[in-house]
Amino acid sequence: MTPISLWDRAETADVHDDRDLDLRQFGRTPVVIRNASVSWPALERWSDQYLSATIGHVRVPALVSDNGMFGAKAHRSSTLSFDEYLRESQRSGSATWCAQQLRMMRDTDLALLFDDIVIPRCIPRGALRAVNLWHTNQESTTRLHFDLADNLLVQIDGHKRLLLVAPAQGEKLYAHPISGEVPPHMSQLVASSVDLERFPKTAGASAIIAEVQRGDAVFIPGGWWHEVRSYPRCLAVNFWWSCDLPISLRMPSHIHGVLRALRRMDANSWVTRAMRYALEVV
Ligand SMILES: O=C(O)CCC(=O)C(=O)O
Repeated sequence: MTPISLWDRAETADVHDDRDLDLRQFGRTPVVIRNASVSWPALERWSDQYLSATIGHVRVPALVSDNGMFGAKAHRSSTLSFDEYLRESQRSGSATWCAQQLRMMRDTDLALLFDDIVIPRCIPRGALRAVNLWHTNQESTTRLHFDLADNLLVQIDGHKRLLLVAPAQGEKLYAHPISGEVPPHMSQLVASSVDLERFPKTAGASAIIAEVQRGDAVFIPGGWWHEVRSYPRCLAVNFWWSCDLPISLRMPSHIHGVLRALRRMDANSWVTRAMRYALEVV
């Protein structure tokens, strides 16, 4: 097993006032921003006790994994209150618990945490699509994937190490097929340990490394593949906003969504058969 070869560290920028953050200067390349959340009350406030008092009642998807891997079905999931999730995750010694991608938009109870964060002014007006909370109780890895949105991932507690691969290298990362269960924006690889006999094209891939500590952020342009390792207790917030991406990146996810919907319909109806035929997956 061989790790994807590492080229370089991501560029680093420093901001003294997070309201000055302007991402346009970095183009479409990932960048680590030091002190990106210095004015966020969350940095001081978000202990597990505070989260329990504020959002303990909110029901969340709690994920559990025996090997610390999340994504591509490498975990089990159940819905618990955030308090139950915290209790279970503190109690369990071996398994890794994760509450990933908890939507914090204003119409959910998690919006109670909005007073503790600052929405960066550099996100274009009207383009914000999601604000998410990410919590994990011990070392964990979110598997290699890309998103169809620009992303600012802000670290509140703990440390993350991201492996980032440019969209142009997507061919070398073996996305899941569009007709399968796992969406095609997920890779079949674990970037730190690639079986090059099974995935020979990955030998030609190279990644950028980004390390973020408490208070830092990383900008991940839409379409960039990323595998994220978090240690130890980790807490982060990310913002996704719309961006222009080539149709070649968007289309596989759209087709996958249509095929999933078709699988839930009557397989023998003429509509289902015609659509599957049109999508060339009969
Ligand atoms: O923090 C993580 O584990 C994953 C974050 C991620 O994949 C994202 O922000 O898109």
